Amino acid sequence: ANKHTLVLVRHGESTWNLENKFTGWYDCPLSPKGIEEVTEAGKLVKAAGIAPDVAFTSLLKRAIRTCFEVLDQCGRVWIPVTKAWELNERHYGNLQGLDKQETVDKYGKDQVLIWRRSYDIPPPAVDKTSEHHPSNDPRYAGHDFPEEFTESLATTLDRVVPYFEENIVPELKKDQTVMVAAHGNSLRALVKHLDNIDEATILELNIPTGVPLVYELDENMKIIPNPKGMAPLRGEYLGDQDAIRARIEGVKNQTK
Ligand code: DG2
Repeated sequence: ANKHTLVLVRHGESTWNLENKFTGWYDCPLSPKGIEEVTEAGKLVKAAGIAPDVAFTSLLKRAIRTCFEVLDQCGRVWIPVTKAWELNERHYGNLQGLDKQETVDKYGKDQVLIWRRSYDIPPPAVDKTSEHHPSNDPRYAGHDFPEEFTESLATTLDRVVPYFEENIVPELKKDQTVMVAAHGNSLRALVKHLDNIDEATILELNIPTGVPLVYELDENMKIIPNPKGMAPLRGEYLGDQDAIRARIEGVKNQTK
């Protein structure tokens, strides 16, 4: 085949999405509704005739569960799945665990929007005394993270895109159909790269939970724009387009 298929999916609604808390690297599970969303996502992938050969996900259970449920619907839980911290959500620094609306009440919606969506202004950092610092979590043993740790979209992109180029592109080149189950901001970083989205436009881009986003690439790894792509994305979201728009709006309105 000379066409390559890449499916991206943000995990379904998590318990902390439901409670409207900044999550980042906190390892909360999917909510019951999130499990329904990803089961539906799996049915859509299957109905589109897409059969992932390999999958990639983060070290966080909401994405891992999403990956599993989508593959289960496709009858393909047996494929190789690689888990990598580089696909984790953007670390939300000292905001992790805070209520998004209370944070708006305290700091104002403009400041919170900067923390959520500015390209390179990170939220306040955590230090090593915080339970949210990755040095206190055994799954990150072997990696050195700065004493004062937080991530902007820009620094998230600096680990997501090299990971993609080094680990995922080679699979696509081998004609493997690839699925990536990840997070709102790690996927914003990835699509910024894939769709050449500029820094101003990426501010406005919100990724819905539990919706497969399908890219076709040509033999030179160039995206074949899908006319059904929701600009600026050139891949296609599978499912009811109005319902997807409503879900995107819901993400945006978490801090209105
Ligand atoms: C959310 C994204 O990450 O939040 O970290 O709170 O995709 O893992 O649920 P996800 C979080 P926003 O940047 O949309 O506020």
